[in-house]
Amino acid sequence: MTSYKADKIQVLEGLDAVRKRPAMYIGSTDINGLHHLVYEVVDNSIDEALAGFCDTINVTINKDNSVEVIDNGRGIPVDIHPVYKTSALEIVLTKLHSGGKFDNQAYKVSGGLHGVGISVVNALSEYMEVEVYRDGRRYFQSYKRGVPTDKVKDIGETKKTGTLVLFKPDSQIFEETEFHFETLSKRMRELAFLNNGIKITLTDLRGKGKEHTFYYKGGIVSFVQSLTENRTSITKKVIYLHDNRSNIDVEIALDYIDTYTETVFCYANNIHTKEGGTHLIGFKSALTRVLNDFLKREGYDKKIPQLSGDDVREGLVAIISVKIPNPQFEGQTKMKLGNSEVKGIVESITNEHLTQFFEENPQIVRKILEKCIDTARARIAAKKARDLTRRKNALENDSLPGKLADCSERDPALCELYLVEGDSAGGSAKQGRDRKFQAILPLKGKILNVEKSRLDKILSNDEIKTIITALGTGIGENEFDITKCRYHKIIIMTDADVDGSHIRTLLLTFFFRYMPEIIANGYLYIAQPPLYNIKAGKEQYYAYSDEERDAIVKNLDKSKVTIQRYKGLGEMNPEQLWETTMDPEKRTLLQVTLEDEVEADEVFSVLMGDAVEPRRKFIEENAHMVENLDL
Ligand code: 0RA
Repeated sequence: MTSYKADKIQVLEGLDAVRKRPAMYIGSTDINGLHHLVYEVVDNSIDEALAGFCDTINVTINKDNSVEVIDNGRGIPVDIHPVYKTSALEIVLTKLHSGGKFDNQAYKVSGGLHGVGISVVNALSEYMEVEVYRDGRRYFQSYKRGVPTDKVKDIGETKKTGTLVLFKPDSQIFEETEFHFETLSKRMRELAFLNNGIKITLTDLRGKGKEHTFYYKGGIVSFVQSLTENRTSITKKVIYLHDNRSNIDVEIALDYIDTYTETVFCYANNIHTKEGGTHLIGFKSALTRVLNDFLKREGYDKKIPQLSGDDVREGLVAIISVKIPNPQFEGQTKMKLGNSEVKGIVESITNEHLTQFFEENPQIVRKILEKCIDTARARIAAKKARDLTRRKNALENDSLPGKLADCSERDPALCELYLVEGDSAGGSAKQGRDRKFQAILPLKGKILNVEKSRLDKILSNDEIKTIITALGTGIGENEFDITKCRYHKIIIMTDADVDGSHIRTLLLTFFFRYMPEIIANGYLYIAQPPLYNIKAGKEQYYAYSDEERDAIVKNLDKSKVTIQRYKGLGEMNPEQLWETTMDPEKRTLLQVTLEDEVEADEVFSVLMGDAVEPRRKFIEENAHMVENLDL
């Protein structure tokens, strides 16, 4: 057992710097920074669990938005440091320590992104209280804005071990101080998946009160199961690979389902590396190689070409989780794992373990291969179709779709493309627009549900083809090019009825699955047409919600009012459409973001997939959120 000695402490600094520039330590002082405080404290407990000393973490949001985190680990050491003559506990809570040797053991595993330590949370809290249960005693210390109010005190006996941290974020620092239960809940669930055997309970004492307990014996296998819950598995069971080399721990869980999309989430030290990195690259290349090896070994038809990376990842659902010393996070959002040594290790672990698994389960590898071969054939067919279209386009002088009413501006940053439901609304939009920078593309009826089709079929759909041509980006792994995008605002404008919201969801699904970069770059928007037209004599008002309608009507109390409920965009004349929905001076646009990719994936696969029962259940449970989708 590694035993902590207070003299391991190295470079120490006070907390003034943290209060002066909080964003440097926790990313921001908005709601994200606020939640980060909780993650920081919980990460310390997770580390204690990963070291093998803790299996239960309870997080409570109190009525006053203070948060309490209790674990049953060893407890933060309290012995007196020979040089500083202070309790180790006080040093952990009041000093910034570089080198990281102090509050972690072999290496700090969780929270690698900011991983700044509890002292930062203390510095940014109006108050904090810590209790340590250790060596049969209870110790206590409290702080105000990072400064101890007294020495560490022995306050009696106890039989348990562990640490309790209670803190209330400082409203002088944070723009918002109310925690979002759902956000914390999502992260606790994710942590419970990624660190199997840890039981995390989240309790909300505000309002009516809520409690969730997350405990997954299966770890990332359970994670994959949760992602495939409503789908048909091809392998019938989740494949799990686990090994450890050069202090790098690699865990992979994977399954194949009967869809055409790919769902791979990767993590490094419990951080969701959204931009991928060396672990993902290593995994992908091993997967392609192993499946091609088995394709040869199993003696499939020689006409089957080499399987491409896309071929072997169609229908794949996988979680890759690595735990490494000194993670390097790179990329635009620091969400890409950079450690070069990781690639080879993940690659060889995947190679060896997956090969072994397939040797032991030949019927499973055959099922996967059959799916891959299907995909490869479709890919080749799609390529032929695409080449044909391109040649045809070349003949037709690369023409833009005839239905597109383009704008005259040529700088994409200033150009907007309205995707409009139906020809009649499309007509109004064409007349009402500012043709300098607004282009209109009317869409006829429903576009294809991409969740249920493969790229070749998607590419044969006329509505989708016109969208892709109008955007100018191309599509598919090697073709899509965001820099060719002809509009930096792509605005979905549909009717405020059931069909309209269905079309909107179909379009969102298409962009999410095939052009996520468009969303990531902030190019995708949803127009907000008014729901009501309210007339009172010569005055006329527009209301964008029922509340707004009621407020307007109330104000017009005395006069005779007529209320028109707009069912479709077509009911507005071009001037009205411009005035209410398209005029940049007056309109409101909702920007589409990719806030939580894991959740978005779940939402789209449940809403657009083919299992009826989970969809019904999901809609019931999330009625408020799906309201506007009206599926
Ligand atoms: C420093 C050293 C040791 C444990 C911890 C810190 C520790 C910190 C936190 C924060 C929340 N829960 C925690 N649990 C433990 C090692 C102690 C030893 O060697 O006995």
